Amino acid sequence: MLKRNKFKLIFTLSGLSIPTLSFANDLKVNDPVGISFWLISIIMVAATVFFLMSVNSVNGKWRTSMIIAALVTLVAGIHYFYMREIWVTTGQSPTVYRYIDWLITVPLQLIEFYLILAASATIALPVFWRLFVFSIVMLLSGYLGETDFINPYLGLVVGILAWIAILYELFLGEAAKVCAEKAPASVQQSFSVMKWIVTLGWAIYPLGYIFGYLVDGIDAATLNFIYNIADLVNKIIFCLAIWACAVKVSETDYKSK
Ligand SMILES: *C/C=C(C)/C=C/C=C(C)/C=C/C1=C(C)CCCC1(C)C
Repeated sequence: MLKRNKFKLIFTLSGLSIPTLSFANDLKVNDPVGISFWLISIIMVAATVFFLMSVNSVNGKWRTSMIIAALVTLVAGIHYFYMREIWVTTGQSPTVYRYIDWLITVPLQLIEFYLILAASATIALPVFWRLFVFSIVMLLSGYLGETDFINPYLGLVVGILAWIAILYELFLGEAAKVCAEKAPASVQQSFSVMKWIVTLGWAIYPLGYIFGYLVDGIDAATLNFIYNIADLVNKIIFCLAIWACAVKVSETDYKSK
């Protein structure tokens, strides 16, 4: 009798626990976009832990860069959980969440250029502000264009101009000069990887704006799959480059002491 009740209890409890598990149940084996959302959520979480743990293995001046890297993957990871949920329940592009994610992570990523230079050389504060302000202008004009607050073509053009201003800073502007003249070799290497990610990897997003929104050239599934893979490179590889030079410079500093 007792045994039977126990069994019943377990059965009821497991029955109760099913609805709480349904959060993960709606992922379908034949939905590569949904799976990519999920996979990247987890990779972002793992990367966050990795970058946070690395804070203790780099020198003091490099800690801020590592913490910001962890914030980038943390913020992206949280957004990916929500974006996956929207995708699997509605089949629609989670555009608002993408933009909110970009609005937080893109300025943080651009600030990293300033931070890795500031950790090893003297660099003027306006470099920081230029990177920050241009990134906000780029994203805001894209958002206003995509939501029809302003002419979508105007949004695209202003956004691309702001992106070009960022590229100018990184290839020819003060940031580029400080990097070439004062930064150690490992920082120069990482800076180079990062600036090419901003050039080539980031080109995916305005292309997505054009072909996913302006001319309706590709469907939501393809667009989101491409965005997801792009984010993987543009956030994880980008932050790993920061981690690589932070660790390397910290090691040489340690040896020279
Ligand atoms: C992790 C997310 C990243 C690195 C997102 C980057 C987003 C952009 C570089 C967006 C750029 C855009 C333009 C250059 C023109 C206007 C439309 C945007 C906002 C898609």
